[in-house]
Amino acid sequence: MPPYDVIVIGLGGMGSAAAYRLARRGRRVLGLERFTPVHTHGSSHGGSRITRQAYFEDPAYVPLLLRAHELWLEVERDSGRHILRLTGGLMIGSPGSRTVAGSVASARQWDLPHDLLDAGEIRRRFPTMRPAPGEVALYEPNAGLVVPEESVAAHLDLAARAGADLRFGQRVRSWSALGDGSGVRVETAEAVHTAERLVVCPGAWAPEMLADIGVPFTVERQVQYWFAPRGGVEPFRADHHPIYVWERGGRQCYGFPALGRPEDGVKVAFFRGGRTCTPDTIDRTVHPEEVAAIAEFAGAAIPDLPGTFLRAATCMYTNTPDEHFVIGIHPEHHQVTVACGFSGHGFKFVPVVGEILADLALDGGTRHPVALFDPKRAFTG
Ligand code: PYC
Repeated sequence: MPPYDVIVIGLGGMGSAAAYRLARRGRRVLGLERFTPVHTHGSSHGGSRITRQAYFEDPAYVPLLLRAHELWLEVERDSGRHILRLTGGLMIGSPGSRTVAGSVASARQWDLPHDLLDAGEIRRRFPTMRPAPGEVALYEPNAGLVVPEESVAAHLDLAARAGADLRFGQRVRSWSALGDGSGVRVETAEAVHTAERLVVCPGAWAPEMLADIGVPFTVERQVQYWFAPRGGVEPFRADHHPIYVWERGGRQCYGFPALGRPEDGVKVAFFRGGRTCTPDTIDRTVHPEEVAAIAEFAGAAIPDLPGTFLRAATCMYTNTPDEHFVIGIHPEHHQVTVACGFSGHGFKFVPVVGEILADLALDGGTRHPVALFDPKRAFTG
């Protein structure tokens, strides 16, 4: 019998949750991560990620969001860490925009609590915001943010407490499924490990780690920016300035309330539109023209926000052509489960993805609706 039931490659957002759910079900888990716990090299840092339920991308995500919400609360309780913060959320744009129309369709289909606001109501309720005449918003009270670093730390703590063997600084050189279907082999610089099952959560390393599943991933450089607003942060606290996604002229920007000390500022970013990169070639320098572009876009909508630029951080999205996730059993190896291609909107699903990965790896199926994420679907974009 191999020494482990399941090996999990990658202990970022998704992999840490998978390791926890597998260990909690009594399995012998080995987790391998190339960096330190809670690092800034991938896609699970920056202090905040949006969570929302009226999902413009597709109403099929909503049951997963409802389950993720329950699990965030459970993970917070069990770990003692504060991860989820509901601030309410605004999806703003023209009435026909994907951001607004898609969110409204999801909210109606799933009977989610929400208000529809015209430009005057947006200004009245959220004085930091300056919608143009004709812009509207869906407001939902159950939107907010999760703190990615706290999520990873919580899941790693819980996984270790449940008996998982978590190893860091372990670069995986290769993995293979044994030809007779009886197990898997994972080679790092230091050792060769074997197990019955493998779960691969490679983040931006998907193109190299999962080249054989044939998904045309694109890794995209993203920049998160923090500004000290003109007039100070107080008007930008969560009770006046919730999370938002704002669509204008075919672009989306998104942002958060002021979360910490005044000197921490307020975070805002473009959603997508970054340069293609790889984890080895990503430009970690943020250039003045990039700061100017977000300040101009965000400042047109939220005039006091881009007061003084404080700092920026780069991260990576791993996109699929249709921007839906890839979660499922490897097309050629039933003992291998994959989770990748989260296309910049995955973090809010972390705990439910962990649950799904444990289901797939141990039972070969899941009660959760995952058809949209089939690794074998046709990728048309
Ligand atoms: O993850 O929901 C999200 C999101 C929307 C815009 C940026 N991130």
